[in-house]
Amino acid sequence: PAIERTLILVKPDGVRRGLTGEILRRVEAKGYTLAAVELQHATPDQLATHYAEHEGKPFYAPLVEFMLSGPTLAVIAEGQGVIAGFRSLAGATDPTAAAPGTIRGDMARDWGLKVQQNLVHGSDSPESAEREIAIWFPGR
Ligand code: DAT
Ligand code: MG
Repeated sequence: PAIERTLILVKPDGVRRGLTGEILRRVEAKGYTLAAVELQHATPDQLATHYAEHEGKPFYAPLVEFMLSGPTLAVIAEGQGVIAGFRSLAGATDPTAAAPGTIRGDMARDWGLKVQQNLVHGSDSPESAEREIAIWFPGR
C-alpha cells in the first residue's frame, strides 16, 4: 500500500492537560513517522475552512470557540495506512463511547460541556488529509 500522510491535531484540551507527549508517543509507538510538528494558535479563518463540513450544525459555534481557547499542536504523520490507523488509535468521536486503549477512551471524558473535548483530530480520507494539511502547513 502507498504511504499516506494525515493531519493530526492535539486540540486545546490536550495541550492544556499536558498530553501532547503521550499522544505523540502513541503515534510513534505504532510506527508512524512525524513529518511536521508545530504549536499553533488557530485563527477563526483557519477553523472555518477546517470545519467547513460542520457549518450550520448545532455544535459548530461552540466547537470553533473551544478550538480558539488555546494553542493546538498541529502534526503531519506519515506511514502506510496512517489515515485509518490514526483514527483507530484516536477512538470514537464521543469520548464516553470510545474504547479503552484508544487516546479518547483512555484520556478523554464528557466534562458536561456542549462540545466534546475529545483531545485529537485526525483526517478521515486522503482528500481530507491533503486539504487539511494545506490549511495548517501551507506549502507542505
Ligand atoms: P471526528 O473528530 O471524530 O472526525 P467529526 O468530524 O464528526 O468527528 O466532528 C468534529 C468534531 O466536532 C468532533 O471531534 C467533536 C465535535 N462534535 C462532533 N459531533 C458532536 C456532537 N454531536 N456534539 C458535540 N460535539 C460534536
Ligand atoms: Mg472529522
